[in-house]
Amino acid sequence: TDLYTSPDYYLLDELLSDEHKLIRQTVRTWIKKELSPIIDDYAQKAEFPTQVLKGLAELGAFGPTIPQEFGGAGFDYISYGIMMQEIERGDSGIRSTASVQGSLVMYPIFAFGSDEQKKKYLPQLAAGQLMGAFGLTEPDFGSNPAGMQTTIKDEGDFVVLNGSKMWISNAPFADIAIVWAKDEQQEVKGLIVERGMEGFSTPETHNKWSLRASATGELVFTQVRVPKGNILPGVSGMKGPLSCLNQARYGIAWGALGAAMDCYDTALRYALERKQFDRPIAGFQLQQKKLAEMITEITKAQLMVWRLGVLKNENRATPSQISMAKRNSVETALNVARDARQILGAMGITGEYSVMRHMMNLESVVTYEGTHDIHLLITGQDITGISAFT
Ligand code: TGC
Ligand code: FAD
Repeated sequence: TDLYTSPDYYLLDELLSDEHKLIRQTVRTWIKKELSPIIDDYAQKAEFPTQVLKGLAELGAFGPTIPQEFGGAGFDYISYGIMMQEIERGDSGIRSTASVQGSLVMYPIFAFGSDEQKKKYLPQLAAGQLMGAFGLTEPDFGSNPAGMQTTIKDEGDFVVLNGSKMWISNAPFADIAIVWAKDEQQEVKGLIVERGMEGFSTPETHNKWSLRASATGELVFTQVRVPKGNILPGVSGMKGPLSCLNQARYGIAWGALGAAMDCYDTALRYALERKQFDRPIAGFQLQQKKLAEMITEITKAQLMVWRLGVLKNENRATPSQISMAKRNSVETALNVARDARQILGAMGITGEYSVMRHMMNLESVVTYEGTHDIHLLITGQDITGISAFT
């Protein structure tokens, strides 16, 4: 078959269970069959391929770790990571949709929602019948979401929501949005806002050079009356949205390595086939250096995310450990993508190969879910005990 195999220089497969390997093979086969043939076209025309939603839901990609009683797949965290790796091997934008749905929409409803909210939304979200978005970032508050200006005001059975969110994945087509807003006591609350509520609109963001196959938009709220029953009762304060980010960042730590693996695999094959000066370019020392560094960095990062997965399964992974892995995996993937693109020469800039698309996508991945700099400062704070933020 022309399915690639994972780079596995340190025999990490021996650390995976049969179930993990089965999940990997299932997602890999599906991506190769359903996504790979169409993704370049959708990225070129800057459209999200909505036809993949049903298949992603059937794979269990929406809420992989949510228990089955709520429609989730009930998988462990290594399985979740492997799924994100294989999806992002296809495209970071498609992995984004899965991350948002599972970690940023289903997770907060599961962790902080009422029984009624869980029953009402989770099974439909898991099945992809309802799609969600996560609104934290605002035009003036990106890295510092605690400064958010979106507000809710108490009005009896309702709260009145005003403000706006920007750079929101899935916003243009989402049926519901988890929105974080400050109440009159300046406490951050999470709300489930539904499409169709009066005063709520989701204009699309155009002209992106990155994550082109993902739909990005704004969430705009003008006097939106949201029933109090749509407030997530189980949390208040910044730890609400930030704990959702832990879930998503964990998935990205695995996912970005999928993009890196695809770039490495593509570059290695190309270098072996492409001849210049009468020999495969893979025989030139400068190309070997690039390939050797790629596999080394991928291997280091694989070990890191695998260990993080074990800690996550034991409920021992700290937010700072997750943050380090997100930053490291994405930086690794970006470096691999940039080197792979050079190995492909002029072919590397075309849509014939996935490499430049991955490279451009990763510029979003290194920015969202906490920028590279913010993650450095999270580690800095953790090891010194001193916050560089304030
Ligand atoms: P700080 O004062 O340190 O803490 C406030 C409260 O939050 C708690 N906390 C956390 N809880 C759970 N998980 C974490 N990672 C947490 N980090 C902090 C903390 O214990 C405290 O709780 P309490 O009970 O004492 O009140 O927080 P801060 O406001 O100074 O923020 C620190 C900082 C800069 C690290 C944080 O704001 C941050 O991470 N900024 C980056 C913003 C970001 O990542 N935005 C992402 C938006 S969503 C997105 O990009 C989706 S992309 C689509 C896709 O995923 O594919
Ligand atoms: P800023 O915070 O303005 O940062 C600009 C630069 O300043 C960065 O280099 C940053 O590292 C640096 N910087 C900031 N503060 C410091 C500091 N204290 N020390 C040193 N350097 C600093 N958000 C959502 O809520 N939901 C989504 O679904 C979502 N999807 C996204 C999809 C895409 C394609 C993109 C690009 C973004 C998405 N985001 C989403 C927003 C994303 O989380 C933010 O872009 C990110 O948090 C950074 O915020 P910012 O863009 O405002 O940059």
